[in-house]
Amino acid sequence: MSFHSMWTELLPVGRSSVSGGYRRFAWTAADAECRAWFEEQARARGLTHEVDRNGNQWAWLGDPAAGDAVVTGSHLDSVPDGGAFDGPLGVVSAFAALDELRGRGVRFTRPVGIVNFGDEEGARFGLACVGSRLTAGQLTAEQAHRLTDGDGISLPRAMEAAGHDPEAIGPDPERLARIGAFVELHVEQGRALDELGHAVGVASAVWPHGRWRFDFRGEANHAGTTRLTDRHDPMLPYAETVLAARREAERAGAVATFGKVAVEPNGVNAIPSLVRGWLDARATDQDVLDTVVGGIEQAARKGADGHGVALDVVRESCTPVAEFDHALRDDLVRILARGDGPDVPVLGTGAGHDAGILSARIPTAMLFVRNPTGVSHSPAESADEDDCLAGVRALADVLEGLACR
Ligand code: HGY
Ligand code: MN
Ligand code: MN
Ligand code: MN
Repeated sequence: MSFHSMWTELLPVGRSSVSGGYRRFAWTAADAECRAWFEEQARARGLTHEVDRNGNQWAWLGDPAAGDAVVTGSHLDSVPDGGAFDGPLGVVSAFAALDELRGRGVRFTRPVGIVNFGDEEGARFGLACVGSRLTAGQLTAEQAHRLTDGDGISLPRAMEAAGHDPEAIGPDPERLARIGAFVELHVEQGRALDELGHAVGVASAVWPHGRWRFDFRGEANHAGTTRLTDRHDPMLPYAETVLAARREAERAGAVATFGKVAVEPNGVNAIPSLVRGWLDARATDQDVLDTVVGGIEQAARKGADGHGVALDVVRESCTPVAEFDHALRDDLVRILARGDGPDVPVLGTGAGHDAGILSARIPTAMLFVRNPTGVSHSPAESADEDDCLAGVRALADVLEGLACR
């Protein structure tokens, strides 16, 4: 099955007919359809399909128990109204690259695996990279059991409903020990390759980033009868904090976004009792990130005090810088240079990835494919098919260099 036909088959799953964006949240019907598609691709190629204790899917060529496997892949879940490429491009390209290698008649000297990491975006349960964090031992079973979605459904319950044993959830060191190298191909979430005029690039690092929840608690009251001087309106310090986030980020050369907010009771004619805002902040350096978040929190506290509103700030996740393995990165540059010429782009990124999580434990690298719009986490995310095919060839070259003779 060609890249194009795989892509065409997966494309409609979980796609909105209105926006063209995707809603493929972990352990939902759309996720189940993506998983069925993955299993079908594995079986159609005679690969051994397995689902691990954390719900990650694996397709093996050769016996992983032999160890030192080369694994590639990414994720199939999405953010709300996400683009078509973030995640799926890495999984479809993995199957297409394996097909390409088999077409070249290479002899595999190591087991080769293709992985679909579950719940990378964290769109439903609020934590990104759940599947890879559990595999890497960066999330305990107890922490995973505490994750719940907006309807109060816990991660274990959602997984159980999808046929998994919730008591099996937890770190998977044996599986990790079998992997000698992980290479994730991903659509670039930015325009660097477009500006450099290259279809494919290599990642150097994932910058530090994190998620914080700001709870502003005020006093619910009537919007029409409560004098302004009598109000304790949490929406005001929240609004001041959103502006402070932009100011602090600009000052530090970082990025900060309040992309999600929940208001209670959320009535047009009711002054809110609670405004809950989620901050996503990222910077090229941990100290800069800490300074930015500190400045935002300071502004939030000042605003809350000024309006007689209480404030709680909860750090929901914080992912330190992920430097990819230098030797593996240089291997990728050398392999790509053979095909693409000497100046293979090497790029840092502010986007989190499963590869970033795993890089703390095993040799890991990433390939990026050009995105002409540079837009991601939106239906406007794009990649030309020729560039996708260049990515497949590059991934096949890398896998051949690592796992074949
Ligand atoms: O949020 C991120 O950077 C990733 O897409 N999960
Ligand atoms: Mn993403
Ligand atoms: Mn992604
Ligand atoms: Mn990822």
